[in-house]
This record gives sequence, structure tokens and C-alpha cells, in this order.
Amino acid sequence: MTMNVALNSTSQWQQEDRDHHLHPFTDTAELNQKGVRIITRGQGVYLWDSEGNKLIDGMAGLWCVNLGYGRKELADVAARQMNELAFYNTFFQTTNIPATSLATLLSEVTPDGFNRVFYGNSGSESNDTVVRLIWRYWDVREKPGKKTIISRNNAYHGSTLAGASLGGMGYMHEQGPLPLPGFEHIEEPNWYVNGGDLSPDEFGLKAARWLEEKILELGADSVAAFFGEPIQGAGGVIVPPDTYWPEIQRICRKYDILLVSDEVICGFGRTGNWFGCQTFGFEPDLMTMAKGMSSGYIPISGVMIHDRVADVLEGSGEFNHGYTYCGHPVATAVAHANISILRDEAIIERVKTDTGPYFQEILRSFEDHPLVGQVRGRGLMAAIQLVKDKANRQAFDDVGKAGAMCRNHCSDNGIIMRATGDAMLLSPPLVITRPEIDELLGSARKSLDATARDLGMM
Ligand code: PXG
Repeated sequence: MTMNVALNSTSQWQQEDRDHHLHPFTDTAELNQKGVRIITRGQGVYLWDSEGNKLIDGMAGLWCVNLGYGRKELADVAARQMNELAFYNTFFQTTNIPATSLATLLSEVTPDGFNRVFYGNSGSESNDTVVRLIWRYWDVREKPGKKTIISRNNAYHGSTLAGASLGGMGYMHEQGPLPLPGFEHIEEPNWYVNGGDLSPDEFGLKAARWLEEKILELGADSVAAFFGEPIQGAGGVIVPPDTYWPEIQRICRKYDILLVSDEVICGFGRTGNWFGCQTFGFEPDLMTMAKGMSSGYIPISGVMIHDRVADVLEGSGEFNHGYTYCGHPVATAVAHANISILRDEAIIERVKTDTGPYFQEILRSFEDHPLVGQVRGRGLMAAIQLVKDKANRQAFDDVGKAGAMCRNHCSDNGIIMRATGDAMLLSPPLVITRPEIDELLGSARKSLDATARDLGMM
């Protein structure tokens, strides 16, 4: 490899990227024709690109930069830890101080009964770990037939083989053979699309009972766990009705099925509580977390294991699973600093009582817009659903076109909003202030207007 030290312009960096870099979930030919955008700097809720454009990051990177960009404390902690002890493994009866300190802190900020963590490096990896833990759990409980895991259509649980199998994304399964055997799916609790004339609460109960129907179809003796995000993020911020999760929990307990909350997006304050399961009033047996755990400053993830599961596994011999970087000292030190700041600066309380309600209230006012069928969300995550005919909740025929148009207008207006089909998604850093929310949502509204004009709807 040769390094071209003379590289100094956007077009040169784009050429290098074109020649040598394959991007995730990307049509390479299309990107290479267009040229990639190069992000060079971040501070607070703002990003700058290599052309000097300033953007408000309405997506917190990829649902992860909860603390915002440029927190020097985190960089200092990483540098200090790299100098002290850059790496040592946690396999052979050794540990390191940041890994144990973080484990202790996690037991304090997670709901009661969660006292043990198993570390990983990404949400996908930790979801693989959960699958291994669940299979092991039922073997130890001498119910080895309980192996099937149920999750939902349109869920996103990662991109490894287990993650993609747990997920309910048809376009990922198509490039399989996926899902792997033993992964089953039920319909998502999407009231706007499937609720018909039912009230949200009635629909929530109906959607939860699809789980019971599936369990009865498969036989409870074969079902190990149900797996879900409190709010489906990548699927389009699908907020379940309030009746949904308590009923799911009742069904899981009735049939002796483990309940897993994938907190990779909802965890660490996104919905206004530390964890999404607290916002929706349920008590899972296992939780996966990543993203906000380090605010994206460094890769790290974890599985929190409730005492009722951990106590069964403990004393059952060796669990033959682990990654080189489980409990990596630099990653755990940075995560510890991040979580300490979230707690000490009461950032999550502010999302719950101040910025979250303010953000949601302004967004709800967008429902008067000709292009907007529904606004949904909790805390600092939301979706603006674009529709062709709002009176009849009718989607556009060419799904994704309006969303892509709106996303491009957002970029022209200095904000980053992500489009999932025709749902515009928002998930800004949790440190966003009221004036910054005004700026973000003012530009979002302008972008909706421009899209509606393009479509001849305004
Ligand atoms: N669970 C959930 C709920 C996620 O959102 C993962 C697991 C996997 O995490 P890793 O760290 O392995 O990526 C995720 C990731 C999008 C988008 O387009 C969302 C994710 C990843 C990439 C793109 O919204 N979420």
C-alpha cells in the first residue's frame, strides 16, 4: 500500500474511496458515480464536511452519539488508558480495572435484577451472544427442545448471521439463505398501517396475541425466547401501543419463554428513560446494548443478564463463547466515562422532562402538513410518515421516492434526517438544546414544504 501524502481535496478523497472502500448497505456503482460525502469534524450536535458545509446531525451519527460530538473527557480517558494498558484479555482468569468498573456502573444504571454483563464490540455481536446464552440456558434447565426464537417482521437486530435471522428485513433474507432454521417472525405492532378501525390500545393487545398464536402453532416446548426492540428504530420508529409490551410479557411468562429487549437504539436515554423497557413498563430477562453505551466514541456492546437467568447459568460449567475484545480496557474506560457524564449531568432526565416533550410537541404540529400522515415517537426519537393521501392513510405507489427527495432537501437545508421508505427519521444527540431543536425542526419543516412542492401537493 502506498499513502498519497499529497491528498488534500474532496475529489481526491472521493477517488480513493471509490477505488478501495466498500461501504455497508450501499449500491457501490451508484455511490461511485455520485461521489461520497466526507465528514471531517463534529462538535455538539453539529458536523462539518470536507467542503466546509455545516450540518445539524438529526440522527446522532447512526442513533448513537448520545453525548454529542467533541467531548474532550472521553478522548482524554482513551489516551490515558492506552498509555496505561492498551489491551489485555478477559479469558484466562484475568480482568482489567475499566472492565470491572463499567460492569459495576452498568448494574447501577440498569433496572433491578440486572447485575451481570457479557461484553462485545457491536450490537450484532451481542445479539449473537444472546442467542448462544438462551440456547445454553434451556439446556441447563433440561429443556433442550426449547430452541426457536420468535421476533418480528421489519425488526432490525444486526447484520451477522444471527442478527440478520432475528431481524425481519426481507431484503436481507433474500440475500441468504436466511433466516437460519429456528428463527420465526410475527407481524410488527404497526397501528398506522395495520390498525384499521381499532383504537391503538385494542390493536396493541391484538398484535401481542399474534405472539401467543405463534407459540401455540410451534408448541411452547420448542420456543426459547421472544426478541424485540421497545421501539423499532431502523424499521421506521414503529412505536407500539401502550398495551403491547405488558401483554407480550404476560404471554412470555405464561408459556415460560425468555423475553429479550434489544436496547441497542432505545438504551441510554433515547426514549427519556435509561432503557426503553422502562418507558413501556416491561421487565425483560436479557437486554442487548451498544451505540449509546459509548455514544459511538468507540465500539463496545454488552448483554445484561437478569439474575433469574444468570443464576441458572452460573454453576453450569464453562460457557464456550467469547470475543478477543470482550471487556477491552480502552472501550470499557470510554463507556464508563460516557455513562458517568449521562448520569452526572442528568442528561436523560432532561430528555424526559424538557427536551423530549418539547421536540415531540413541535413535531406533532407537523401533522397539519399536506404530506404528513402521522408523526410518532418518544423522547428524542421520532418518525414523520410521508403519505400520498392522508385522509385514507394511503402510501405512495413508488415507496421511497418521496423519502429520498425529502432527505436531499434536508441536506440542502443543513440537516441530516434519515429516510426509511417514506418515513423521515430523527434521533438527535441527547444534549440538543431547545434553540437547536428549533433550528433542526425549522429546517425539517422547510424540507417537507420543498418536497410537497416537488410532488405538486402544495
Ligand atoms: N439492534 C438494533 C436495534 C440496532 O438498531 C443492531 C442491533 C446492530 O448493531 P451493530 O452495532 O452491529 O450495527 C442495530 C444497529 C439504520 C441502521 O439504517 C441501524 C443500525 C445499524 C445500521 C444502520 O437505521 N442499527
